[in-house]
Amino acid sequence: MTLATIIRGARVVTPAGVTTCDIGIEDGKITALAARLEGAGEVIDASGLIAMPGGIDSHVHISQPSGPGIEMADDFGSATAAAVCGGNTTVLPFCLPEEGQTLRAAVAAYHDKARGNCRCDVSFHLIVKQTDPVTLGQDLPALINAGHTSFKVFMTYQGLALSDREILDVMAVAREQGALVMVHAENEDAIEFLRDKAERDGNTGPQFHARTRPVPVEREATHRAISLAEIADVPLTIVHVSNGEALAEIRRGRQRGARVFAETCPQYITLTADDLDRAGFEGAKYVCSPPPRTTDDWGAIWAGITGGDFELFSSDHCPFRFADPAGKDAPGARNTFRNIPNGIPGVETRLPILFSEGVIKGHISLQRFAAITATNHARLYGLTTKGAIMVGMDADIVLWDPELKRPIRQKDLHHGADYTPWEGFEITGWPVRTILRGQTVMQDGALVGTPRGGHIARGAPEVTL
Ligand code: DUC
Ligand code: ZN
Ligand code: ZN
Repeated sequence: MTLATIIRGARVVTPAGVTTCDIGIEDGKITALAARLEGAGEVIDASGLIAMPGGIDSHVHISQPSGPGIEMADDFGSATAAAVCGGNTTVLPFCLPEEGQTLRAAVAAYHDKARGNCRCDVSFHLIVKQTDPVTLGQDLPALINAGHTSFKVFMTYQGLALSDREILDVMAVAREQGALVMVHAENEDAIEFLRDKAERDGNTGPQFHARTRPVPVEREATHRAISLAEIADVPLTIVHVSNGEALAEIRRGRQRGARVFAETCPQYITLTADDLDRAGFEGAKYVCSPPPRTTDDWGAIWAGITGGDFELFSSDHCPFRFADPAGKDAPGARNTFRNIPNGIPGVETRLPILFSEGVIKGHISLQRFAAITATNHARLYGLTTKGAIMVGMDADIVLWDPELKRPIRQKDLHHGADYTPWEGFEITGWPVRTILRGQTVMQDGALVGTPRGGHIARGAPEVTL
């Protein structure tokens, strides 16, 4: 048998263990794993490198409508360029309808924006912000049937937040159609109460973004979201968990038998609320929701990563330019934190940060790294051909050099933002080659070839991880 490609001699991270072997690739699929393979058009020497399943970032925002005059820093071209340079082969962005647009029309427009521009594969989650009979009775079932098998609901943000009753109605559709609900758990009324008070007191700088979204805001909403899911009898994912108290609610829910999955992100193990307090307007670079917390919370989140509470480690890539009135420096943003667009860039730095802080520093194994950065994302969100180095799967493989040391620098990144929150952060271990369905798309930090990513219709979520 002649193979298209052999990856020779890497330490290969598979669900069954870590082993040094060759990987055979044919027609974009992994066709063989063996001590020695021969006879290929291309042989990639990977001795000294680690072969990981291509990263799946199941929480990114790309070209998402962000309010009048505000523009996200990435389109599908730049976001997926950044993704593959950071060791990802699939990203799952959220599809948010514009004002007055139906969910179906929003998805069609999103497909148009992505088509032909993606350097990795993509698959869209939906954001459900209205619960009228057409959305819940027609659009959502049709879109789930077409492979959009997960959707996010918000408990915060005016115009996005759903009431408890509305969340239950959305959950009922998820139950009926076998889809998975993701929840942004922060209590909008509590935030509004605190925000009004802060503004009345003249506390309007970026640091008050964090102070008006304190831990109880997230803890209460996390408890309520899990309770609503228990009432509706559905599994759910709590996304971007930032602190130990919210995580404790998730643990308690699980002890009661609730099927709750948990996601955290690099910002909750590396940034703190003090970053929002940096001089001048610099703090705006760190404004995201939930906000970064304290170093004690880093400890609690790490305990969840090492102890198995978190299934998912995602970026929540939500990029805005800093020196730009269409970004962080939006009209009125210097007068009150309320007007600073929420979100930070991170799709290119998620995996190096976790590899360096987690694997190299000895907190997690290579297998746990693969599970929370790829395998669990594929299973939970129904990407049946992705997320693991196994015969029959897509040949989405990333080669890592565990000894390569280099700090994160904005000048080396490929996203559309004009800054990174991790400027100067020291990293040991970088992805040096990203292979998408058998073709190299990044080598030594440089993009290779033209965009060849596509949209993946997903199957049913696997909710028994
Ligand atoms: N929630 C997200 O998931 N991303 C960015 C902003 C937000 O509130
Ligand atoms: Zn969110
Ligand atoms: Zn997000």
